Amino acid sequence: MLIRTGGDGFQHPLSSDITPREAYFSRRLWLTALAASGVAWAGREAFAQGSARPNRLAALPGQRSAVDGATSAEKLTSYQDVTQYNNFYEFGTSKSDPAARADSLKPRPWTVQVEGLVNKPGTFDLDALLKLAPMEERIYRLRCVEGWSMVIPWVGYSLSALIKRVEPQGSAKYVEFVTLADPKQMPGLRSRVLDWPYTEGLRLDEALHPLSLLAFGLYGEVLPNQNGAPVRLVVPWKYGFKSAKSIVKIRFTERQPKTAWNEAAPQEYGFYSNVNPQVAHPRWSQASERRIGEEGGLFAKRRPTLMFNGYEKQVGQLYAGMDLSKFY
Ligand SMILES: Nc1nc2c(c(=O)[nH]1)N[C@H]1C(S)=C(S)[C@@H](COP(=O)(O)O)O[C@H]1N2
Ligand SMILES: [Mo]
Repeated sequence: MLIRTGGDGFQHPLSSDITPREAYFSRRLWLTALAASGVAWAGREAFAQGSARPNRLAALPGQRSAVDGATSAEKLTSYQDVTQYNNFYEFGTSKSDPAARADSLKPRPWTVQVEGLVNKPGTFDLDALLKLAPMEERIYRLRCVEGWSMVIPWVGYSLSALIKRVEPQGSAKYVEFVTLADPKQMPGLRSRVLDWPYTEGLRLDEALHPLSLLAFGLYGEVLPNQNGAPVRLVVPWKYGFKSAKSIVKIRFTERQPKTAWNEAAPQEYGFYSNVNPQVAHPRWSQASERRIGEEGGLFAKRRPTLMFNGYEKQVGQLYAGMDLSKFY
């Protein structure tokens, strides 16, 4: 879906077709324009780091986030890698399936139903959600439980904005996320690899943490289907599978909700799933990771995985006193 010919018949180049030299000059032009206008933070990082390219999806700018931990000096993973190397089992289990098959997902019209222990339950139309809070650009590391990672410039706002809007009741302790499960749009549902719909959950205080992001875009544009259009969760200190894609329902509960991966393999995937280099997956170590885009064949260097994916300063307090080898 990404190598789409525009209505003008122009074949937009892939980011991999753009030479470092071109990227460098685009960057200079862009930075000059930025300095002159004094506006538009969105996309600056994208242009600054070699992914200069014409927009292919609708622009979704975000202002620079003031949330602690939401900006990063790390090199961004290319748009190409972010959108072609995905896990979205509703479209198949191979990394290339989502980009190849997610064209059948219809991200509009779209609604998200909010229910359970809240004073103001209701169904939010996508357009209402887009207007609920100002869009911010958040550069987060994403660490997959499989041992690879990326650095992605998301666009969205803190999930807490939506949560506050619906007014959780005192008895609400957890938030469950239910994602789309429509066999007409999602060929992967034929496989029984997970018990559909894909569900996830957070403790309410985790969901209210400012880093927990309701994301609508990346690289200054709306989310590509394969990245969870039109709205998904991004929880940067947890393994990637907690960041549920294509959400259709959010439910506030008193009891800890079931989650798809925990149901499938409880000894491998706990409810918390905080990134933790000291707690190995039963079948492999979690001590290090491979940064996508940095592969060097035999000489590929792995990076040490950081506690809470490097967000310990921001989120460590949430787990004070908990035995993290028990609550993995
Ligand atoms: N609905 C749904 N959400 C999902 C998944 C999935 O299979 N289905 N995969 C998860 C996993 S394992 C990861 S690593 C991230 C990947 O997000 P990305 O493709 O945008 O990088 O999405 C998560 N969210
Ligand atoms: Mo993952």
